[in-house]
Amino acid sequence: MTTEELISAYRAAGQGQVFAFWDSLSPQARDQLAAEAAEVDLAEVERLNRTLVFKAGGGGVNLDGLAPAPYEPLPENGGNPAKWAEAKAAGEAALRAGRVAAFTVAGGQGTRLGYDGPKGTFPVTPLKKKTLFHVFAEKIRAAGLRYGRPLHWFIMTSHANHLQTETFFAQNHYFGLDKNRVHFFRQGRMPAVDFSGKILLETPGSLALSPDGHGGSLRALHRSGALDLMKAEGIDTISYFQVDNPIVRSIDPAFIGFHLLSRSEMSNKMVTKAYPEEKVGHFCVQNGKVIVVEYSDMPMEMQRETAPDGTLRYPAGSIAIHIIDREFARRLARGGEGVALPFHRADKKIPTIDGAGQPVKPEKANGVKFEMFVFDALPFANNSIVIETARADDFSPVKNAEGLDSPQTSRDDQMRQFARWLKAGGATVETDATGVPKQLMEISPLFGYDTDSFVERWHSLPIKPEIRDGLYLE
Ligand code: UD2
Repeated sequence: MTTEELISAYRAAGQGQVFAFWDSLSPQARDQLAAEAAEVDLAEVERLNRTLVFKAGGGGVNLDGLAPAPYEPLPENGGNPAKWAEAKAAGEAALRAGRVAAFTVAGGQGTRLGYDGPKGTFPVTPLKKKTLFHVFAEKIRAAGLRYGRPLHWFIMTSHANHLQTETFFAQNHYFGLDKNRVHFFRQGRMPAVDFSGKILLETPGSLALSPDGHGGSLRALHRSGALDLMKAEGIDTISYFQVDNPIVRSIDPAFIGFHLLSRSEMSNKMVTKAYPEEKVGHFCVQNGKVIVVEYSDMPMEMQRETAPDGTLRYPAGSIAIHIIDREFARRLARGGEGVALPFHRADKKIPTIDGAGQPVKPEKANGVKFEMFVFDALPFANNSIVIETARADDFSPVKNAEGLDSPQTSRDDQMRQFARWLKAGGATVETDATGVPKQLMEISPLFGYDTDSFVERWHSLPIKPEIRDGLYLE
């Protein structure tokens, strides 16, 4: 399409304001604006305006016939130990066969944390102040060593943080991983619109574009060629996790095994909600399919509803850890009749410009951003399953600068985990009443990444190190 045709298409779609400053732009700025404008699917924007922006309560979630999703409980909570052992063995076999890749979504803007930089470069560990990416890299390296097959790691970035992320890995020598097995690709972008559906400009020569949500990861995996690369490498199983959770079991053989043995196309981990208002999605069943209803979409009285035994009726919190079948991702990414992730509407303060091209920093929401959520793929998945995981061993995200889910709570949770492992190995560790050790300590995932691997390694040490302030095991 020529630039003239592009501008006409925008005018025809009622979006001519995008080119309001065209005559005053330098040739270079025109090229940039034209390139951004060409990225936008105008028909999609028109549809989203109609279905989400102009419709009162647009994007509301259908709660008809909702029931709590069943899940596979942990052995310590009544699950069948033989079944868990069988799943673990199946997952380990898949890892030894090189069928599994790690996948981190790291395209978010990290606004709540107030950290300026890719979130994965945020330091999180208690003693060595390793960054999130460093911790994941060690976990992935450890799994590769344990199963004799180094894993591929796919990292989804955004336009805003892609180069910084790549540079960070290069400067840190990929944290000991083979750089040919670490793959970065950008997620897609969506334009923001004002409440009358007009695409907003951020400057006279650029659109207000933002990442298309972690649901954009399926399209991005496909478009970037990552799925083809996986196929060529014999990888059919994708271990998906978010960038903000340092204690995640990035590679969990039992989870992988349950997924494979159930022939599930997309599998999920749950924790019991810590309190009714906890900001996690809820695993539910609707029309016979497992789905996630986000905390913001479930009325508070439902979130607080209890079962006859006094426990929450919807206890299964989604912690955004999934196993995804490669070809399922491709099917969703390709789309087609009735197979597409829906967009969600988020009303936001979107920096823009006024009629004279001067910057405007809005005090209240002035427009709408569109995002896809990866869990919206679940209703399309066959045989989707939910398994329970121990919160203390899988989930302690860093989301806010202070308070709940902050660097402090996450450091404490990491330290509690190290103390539990040491105690399981027979060491004496002094802790406070909540289990945080009195001494500052850290255990690298290369030494141990769960109780079993830690204890095995600990017992193999001929001389045990003293439990003291500054203890570091690698
Ligand atoms: C998410 C889940 C919530 C719960 C919680 C657990 C949603 C809507 N909610 O809440 O149910 O599971 O996590 O921690 O997902 N990201 C991208 N690109 C984007 C947007 C996000 O890569 O365009 C990544 C981001 O880098 C992060 C993850 O997705 O790794 C989560 O994003 P978030 O912080 O917006 O999710 P949150 O905390 O609202």
